[in-house]
Amino acid sequence: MSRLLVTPSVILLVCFAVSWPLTSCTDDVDPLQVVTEQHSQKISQLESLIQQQANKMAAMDTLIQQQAATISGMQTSVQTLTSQMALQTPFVAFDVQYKDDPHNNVASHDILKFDAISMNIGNAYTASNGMFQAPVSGVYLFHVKLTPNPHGSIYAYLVKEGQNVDSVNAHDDTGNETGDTVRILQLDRGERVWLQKSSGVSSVRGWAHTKLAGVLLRAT
Ligand SMILES: [Ca+2]
Repeated sequence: MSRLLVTPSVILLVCFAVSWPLTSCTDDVDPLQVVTEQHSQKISQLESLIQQQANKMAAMDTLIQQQAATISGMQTSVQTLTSQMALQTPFVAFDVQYKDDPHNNVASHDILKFDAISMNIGNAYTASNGMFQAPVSGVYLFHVKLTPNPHGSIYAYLVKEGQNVDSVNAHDDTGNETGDTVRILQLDRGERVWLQKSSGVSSVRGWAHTKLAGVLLRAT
C-alpha cells in the first residue's frame, strides 16, 4: 500500500478544490432573491391594478349617484304627469239634428230624438232616446236651436234629470225665425240632459235649423 504524503502542496491543492465551488457561488445570483424580486414586481403590478380598479369603482360610484339623481328626477316628472293626466279633461262632444226637413209628428212633451249624428265623440248622446248622458262629472256647454215650420210657434225646454234648466221658443211671424239658447251646466257623472217639447206646432224644420249640441268644457 502506498502511503499518501501529506505535504503542504497537497494541503493547498485540497483546500483549493474544496473552496472553489464556494467562492464561485458568491458571484452567482441568489435564486431566492430572484423569486423574491419577481414576487415583489408582481405585487407591485397587482397593487397598481387594484388601485386602477379602485379608481374605476369610485368613478362608477359617482356615475351611479348621478344616474340615481336622474332617475329620481324622472320619477318626480312621471308622478307630475300622471297627476296632470288624471285631471286632464276627456274629449266629449256631440252635435245632432234631424235627417228629414221638415220633421213631423213632434208631440207636446216629446223628447226630441235627433237622428242625424254629425258628431258624437265619447258616445254620450243616444239617438234612440234623445238623451245625452255625462260620461264624467264636469262642466258642460249645451247649444239648442229650434225652428218651427213656417208661421208656427213652438216651445221647448232643456231638461236635466227631469228638471227644466233652460227654455227655447220661436214664434215665426216672418217665415224664417229661430229660437236658440246656450246653457252651461255642471253635471255629475251619469246625469242626463235632453231637449223636450212643451207645446206648439208638431212640425219643425230639419237640417241645422233644429239641433242640439254639447261639449265637455272641463272635468271636475
Ligand atoms: Ca217672431
